[in-house]
Amino acid sequence: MTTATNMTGAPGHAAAIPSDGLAALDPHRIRQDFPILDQQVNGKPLVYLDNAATTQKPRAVIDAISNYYLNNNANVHRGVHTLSQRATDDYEVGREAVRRFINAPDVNEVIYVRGTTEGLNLVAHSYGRKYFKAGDEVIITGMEHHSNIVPWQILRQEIGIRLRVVPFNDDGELLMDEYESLLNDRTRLVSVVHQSNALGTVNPIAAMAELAHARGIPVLVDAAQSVPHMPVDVQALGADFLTFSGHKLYGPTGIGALWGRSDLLNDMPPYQSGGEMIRSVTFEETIYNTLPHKFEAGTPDIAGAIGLGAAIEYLESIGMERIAAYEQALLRYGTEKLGDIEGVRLIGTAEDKGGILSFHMESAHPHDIGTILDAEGIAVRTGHHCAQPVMARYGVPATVRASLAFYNTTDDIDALVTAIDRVIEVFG
Ligand code: C6P
Repeated sequence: MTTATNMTGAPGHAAAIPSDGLAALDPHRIRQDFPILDQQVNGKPLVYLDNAATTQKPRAVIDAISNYYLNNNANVHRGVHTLSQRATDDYEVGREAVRRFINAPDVNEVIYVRGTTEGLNLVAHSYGRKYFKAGDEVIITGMEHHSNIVPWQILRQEIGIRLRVVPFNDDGELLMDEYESLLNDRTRLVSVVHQSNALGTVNPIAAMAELAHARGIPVLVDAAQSVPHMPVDVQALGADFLTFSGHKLYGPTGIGALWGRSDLLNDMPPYQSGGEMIRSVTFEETIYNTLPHKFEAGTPDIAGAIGLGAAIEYLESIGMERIAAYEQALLRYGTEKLGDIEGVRLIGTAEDKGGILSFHMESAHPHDIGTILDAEGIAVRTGHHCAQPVMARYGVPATVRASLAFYNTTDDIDALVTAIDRVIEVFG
């Protein structure tokens, strides 16, 4: 289904990844798969560096979605007619692609959700409401996205749980001793971001899970920013739940996945209820459907799931290790270039880090910087990135965030540097 290009020109053939990461793939060939990138913005070639907010979509994804609407549109799991069967088959192909992509043991453990936010809420409201009681503790970190803070605060209000927060150092690395000392007999869940959207830090999930599991505590991983940029294996990580969004993974908006261990999911109550999640209904009693349907009430985002499957197939045809090697090299290049600019303070300098270049300048407000960059055709995100506690930790109201994808080039970084020079000309 996919038409991905790679260095070998042969999709699926994993040639050795060169030690110079920038040679791991040819971004110029990759860019041909992303029609949106070939345009001018404000009279300048578009430089899209807002990939942590959402990534662009390859033609393979756009084609898969339009093929569904052009040829196969029907509801899933509901009809014996041919279109419904085709739609159901393609929808389930997407689920199997997710399973394969994160190396989940069983496809029925993969639940389609709207995105990471819904995945986190599902666990909080289903698992949390069933198992947590007053005084129980949930451990998160100081670098969580709001979507991994607020659901637990709602449970704090409703049930009286305690939220414990693992701090991090100035580089943006978790203090593992503090984490270890927070784990105790009242801890019911560790819910942690894999890669921070504001700092880029990649957290040591496997080590954290090992410590949690030694006390029988399950671990929920927010993988919104990691699955698009590195190989992620739920079994190697030791995760018990893991969730991500399709739209950051070169797939469509409105779709994502929650994976969970089947023994945990089987014992959890439904999160939403209605059609599809039932086996039988009478006015006296409802018997719930099996996994994954128990958690997929109502008509799902069928086109989204098909698009997500196509995005995963596309990424597989290039190889996540190749993508990670390239993006790491691009990150090193960008870190060096931005580090050389006087007045630019990089926020997030962890040793283990993904392609996020978050920075602050005393001389100019991030929104003014963003406006000047936009005039140069450069798309970055400015603001608190839905991680206000991170901004508070560094004493800044907001940052400018350039976030990388494998279709970005060193030319994109150079354009960013030139535009920052322009900011310095204007604001000093
Ligand atoms: N971060 C960003 O610009 P949704 O909105 O459900 O697809 O993803 C929420 C989410 C959860 N966790 C992390 C680590 C995230 O980065 C995000 C989304 C975007 O950084 C939009 S705020």
